[in-house]
Amino acid sequence: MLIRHPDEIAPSEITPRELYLDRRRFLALGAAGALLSADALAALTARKSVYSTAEKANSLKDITGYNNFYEFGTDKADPAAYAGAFRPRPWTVTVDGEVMRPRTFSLDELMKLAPLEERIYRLRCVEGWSMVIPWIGFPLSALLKQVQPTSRGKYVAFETVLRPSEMPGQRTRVLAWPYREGLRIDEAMHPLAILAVGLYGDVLPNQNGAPIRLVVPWKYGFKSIKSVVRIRLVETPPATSWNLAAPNEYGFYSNVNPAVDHPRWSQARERRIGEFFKRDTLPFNGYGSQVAQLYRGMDLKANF
Ligand SMILES: Nc1nc2c(c(=O)[nH]1)N[C@H]1C(S)=C(S)[C@@H](COP(=O)(O)O)O[C@H]1N2
Ligand SMILES: [Mo]
Repeated sequence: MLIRHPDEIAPSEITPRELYLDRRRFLALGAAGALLSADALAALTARKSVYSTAEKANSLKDITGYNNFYEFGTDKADPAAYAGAFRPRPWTVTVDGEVMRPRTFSLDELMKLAPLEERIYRLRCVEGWSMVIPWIGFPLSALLKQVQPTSRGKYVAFETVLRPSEMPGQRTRVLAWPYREGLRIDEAMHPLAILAVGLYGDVLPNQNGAPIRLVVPWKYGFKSIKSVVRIRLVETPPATSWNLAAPNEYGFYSNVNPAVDHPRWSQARERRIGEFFKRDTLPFNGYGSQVAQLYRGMDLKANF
């Protein structure tokens, strides 16, 4: 793919200084780095976004070392420990179902659909912890516009890759594989919903959903499905892995809501990883002024 030289980019678009340092480190890898260079360099020239929070981002160590990716095990340290053998390249994403133009996209094609942006988002896990993560990505709407959903395409269903040989968790029955998630079409078209291809100015680490994953910052973290290979437009709400596993605990919407407790614990507060004291959880994870209108007139206790 074409790589924009940093000199062609207006200073206002330029990434933070660390990204430049990172890029130099990356180039220093020379031939060893060349395998990854096309999409990695594109990621490193991402623009800043008006949608970013000004809160302090968590460390790369926390973001890559403490997380959930049940395909690699159920412990928070398992993804970092066991995702090393996963091969995220080459990669394609097939988009089909209720669309005018079904199509399979290569990773390079996906990364050229829209300018890559740095989006610093809060992520609130349903378990009660949160992080701030500097993603690199582009709006999911840019992909959906390419395939032209029909009037029957009212929901969007997502699937993670099924590859038990590289994903030890898929050799157990802890969830219904492949991992599945879903959004309503208006949620999927919202500018805050992105497909992320990197974080901290580099390509996505395997344990964070390489090479491409969804990020929906106003919903609990499990909606942000990792390592996506298939996106299907459908007429009715699609099945999701967590709803199948525990329908009384995980509904279709899963909007962050401090007023609706999980059946086994309160959702009123959260612990930001790296901090000691808990903080109040905000409705829609603090993105209410941007997304609350999507749910006007809905009973958010019934539609949890
Ligand atoms: N395929 C897949 N996607 C997944 C998960 C998973 O187990 N498998 N875990 C989810 C959960 S519970 C959270 S909190 C986020 C964590 O994302 P992060 O690793 O980028 O912090 O990924 C979500 N996406
Ligand atoms: Mo989570």
